[in-house]
Amino acid sequence: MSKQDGSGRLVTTVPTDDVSAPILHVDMDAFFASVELLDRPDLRGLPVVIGQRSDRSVVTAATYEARKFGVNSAMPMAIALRRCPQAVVLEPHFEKYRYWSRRVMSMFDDVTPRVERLGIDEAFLDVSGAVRLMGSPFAIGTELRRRVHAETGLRCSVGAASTKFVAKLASSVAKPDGILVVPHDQTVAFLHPRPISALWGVGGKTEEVLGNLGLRTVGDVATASLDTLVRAVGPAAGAKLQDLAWGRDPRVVTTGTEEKSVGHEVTFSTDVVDPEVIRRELLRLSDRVGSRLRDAGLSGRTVVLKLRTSDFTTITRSRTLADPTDLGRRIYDEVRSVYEATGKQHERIRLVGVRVEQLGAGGGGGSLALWDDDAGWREAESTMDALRAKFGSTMLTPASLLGARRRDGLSGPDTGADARAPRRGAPSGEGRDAPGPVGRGPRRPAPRPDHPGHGE
Ligand code: TTP
Ligand code: MG
Ligand code: MG
Repeated sequence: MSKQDGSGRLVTTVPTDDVSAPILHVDMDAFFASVELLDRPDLRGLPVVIGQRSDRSVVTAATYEARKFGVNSAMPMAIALRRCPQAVVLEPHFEKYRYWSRRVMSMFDDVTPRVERLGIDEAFLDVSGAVRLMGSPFAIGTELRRRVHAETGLRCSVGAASTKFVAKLASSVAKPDGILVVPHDQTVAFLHPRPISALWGVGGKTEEVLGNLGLRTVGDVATASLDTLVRAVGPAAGAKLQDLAWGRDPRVVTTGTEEKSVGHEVTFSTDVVDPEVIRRELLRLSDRVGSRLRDAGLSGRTVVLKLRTSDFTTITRSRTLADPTDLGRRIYDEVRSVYEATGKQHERIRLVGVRVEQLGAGGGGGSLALWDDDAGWREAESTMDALRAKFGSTMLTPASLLGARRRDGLSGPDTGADARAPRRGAPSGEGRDAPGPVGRGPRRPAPRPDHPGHGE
């Protein structure tokens, strides 16, 4: 993807009546940071970073002024402060972000009922039915941007295209504070000069594999022989990649009112202060959630960590993946990084939970999955599923848990069912959870049976 500092910015400035680009992708600019600046107007124009000022924490969000120094979300705070020592670091306030998210999402709902929320700060809108009353996609996007700013003080960027993939790419190119319309007949010209990382789902290793074949741009992928792509990345992914490179993306905007979640959580019989124990529990819970997802043929896009400290304060933190997953390993990678970002490694923890939301068809080949970088893990975890089915769930555990079980005295299969509860309207804020059962047992922390997440 681009550098995300606005350096390759491209926007539509001349009004266009084009109606061949009715799918809008709207994404708030530097969302968490911009919300913080609503209360700190004195910091406008300065490099501001959201996160904890600790060596182990990561950057949650950064203003565009900070990004010019090479600071980005998910970067270790230590590196960010090395690159930009003058950055102002502000602590996050998730309740505020949820509040402003609801405010802007309700403005999206005023445009069309066809809104697909993608995370806390972005959504797809299919405005094809709104065009007659409200004007072209350009006019609708421009008015929406004006209204969001007038009523919240926050800025957003809009991409308009004939497919979701191109609309999302267009909004990222229009950032910050812009709108870019890519009419259907200009899709290929827009896509082909871009680096292959612009293809949804291509990053890291995949980029390297394709790069080694001399493929640098989306156009290179479009014109490569399908055989070459298939040899490099497998048949399903090869064909998908080439489709995307030609702007072919059959996914429609879905309203997702039937959202559900799958989760597991555990209450320790004695509070845990060792972050290594927490990490191992997160791995175990992630593994369980992945296994449940695969059993149900589902995969999910948002990974949620829940922590409850000894004083019964409960926090939930989520992260949205580019592509849905049903793999314990992938869930763990995210949840672990979210955990590191909480800065709560030295607090007394009584409960941890892992949940996956925004569920859709699973198997990594679901309608949303464009790419499977995880073929190796998938194979390993599917093998574990089969063996578990045959021998029971106590038989198989990720290797890094085995030593832990011996050391901590953790044992026994999970008895809890997974949580599948409607997501909307359920409380998810800090400190809102009812206290769970407490037990004073062995000196070593032993998990109680998992509880369902009860839709929070
Ligand atoms: P993004 O929309 O990816 O980023 P952004 O809004 O900060 O910046 P922009 O869209 O202009 O590029 O994410 C929305 C918010 O989600 C972001 O402000 C902070 C949060 N977030 C995380 O907590 N962890 C992450 O890894 C990312 C990427 C974002
Ligand atoms: Mg954003
Ligand atoms: Mg976003």
